[in-house]
Amino acid sequence: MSLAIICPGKNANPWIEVLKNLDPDLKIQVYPEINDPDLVEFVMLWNHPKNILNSFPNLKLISSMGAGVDHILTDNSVPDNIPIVRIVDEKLTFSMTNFVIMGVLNFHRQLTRYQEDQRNRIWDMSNPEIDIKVGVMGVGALGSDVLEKLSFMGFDVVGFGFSEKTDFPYPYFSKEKLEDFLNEVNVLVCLLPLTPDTEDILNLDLFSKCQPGTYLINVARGKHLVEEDLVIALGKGFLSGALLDVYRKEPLPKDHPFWSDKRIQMTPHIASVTNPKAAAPQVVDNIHRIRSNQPLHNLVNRERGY
Ligand code: OXD
Repeated sequence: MSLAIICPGKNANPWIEVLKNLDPDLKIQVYPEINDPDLVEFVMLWNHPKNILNSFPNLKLISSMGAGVDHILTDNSVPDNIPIVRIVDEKLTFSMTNFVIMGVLNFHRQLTRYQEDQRNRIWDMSNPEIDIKVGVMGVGALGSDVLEKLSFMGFDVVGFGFSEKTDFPYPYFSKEKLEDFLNEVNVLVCLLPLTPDTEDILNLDLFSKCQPGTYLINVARGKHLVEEDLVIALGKGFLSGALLDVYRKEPLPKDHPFWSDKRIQMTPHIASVTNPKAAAPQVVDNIHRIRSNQPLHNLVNRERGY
């Protein structure tokens, strides 16, 4: 039996090293050199070539190499009966929350404004803080941690999600109340999973319902955002700026208008990168669990899409 790692364009070596340490008996094959497809019982995937899973007749478990699983669920050839698990780990959560807090503080304390003032030798002490209320769209492991830490820091926070929630520790709005949620906040953080319900959710209609001058932070998926609508919303003043880590096409094409738009701050999908050392133990544990018929960790619900 064997584990196949299929992550074209990504270096699998750091994973192999930690996986081997955790389970020296695990036979690992790395795409495209999968010489014994019949032996493959487990796969780890990141942007795999569609249809490839059809080559493994003995497949038992699919593991995403990150928190997201949209790259797996959009492949119609993924067999229905094979469980899919994803990565949920403290290191991933820690990095994501810190990234979001960085963006929130930057807006609240206007670091970008002061950097521009510095370049222009301007000494302007007026209005040094913007009053903010932060709305987090997506209240899973990552969103909940963001809410908890921002709230601990003294910020007003509100959550939004597609399902109903009772006993949620922060004010919460479900999908019918999207407009009420948008009315409450002036910092909008997107941490939603990418599903057919959430694709293109960050569009002009939504932005027009935000408080004027809302600041957008998208750290979820590029396909949540209608990119042309962001530029229009910034022009109309619905939004005052945005911090983006994810894009519809990655790497972002060199001629994309975002590169030169001063209202948009960009990072190259690095808000929270899965750390193989931190994440490999749960992959190996899940392999041992499926072998011994035990419940899996971080099992994805395909209906919900995460
Ligand atoms: C993830 C990502 O889903 O890196 O983990 O985007």
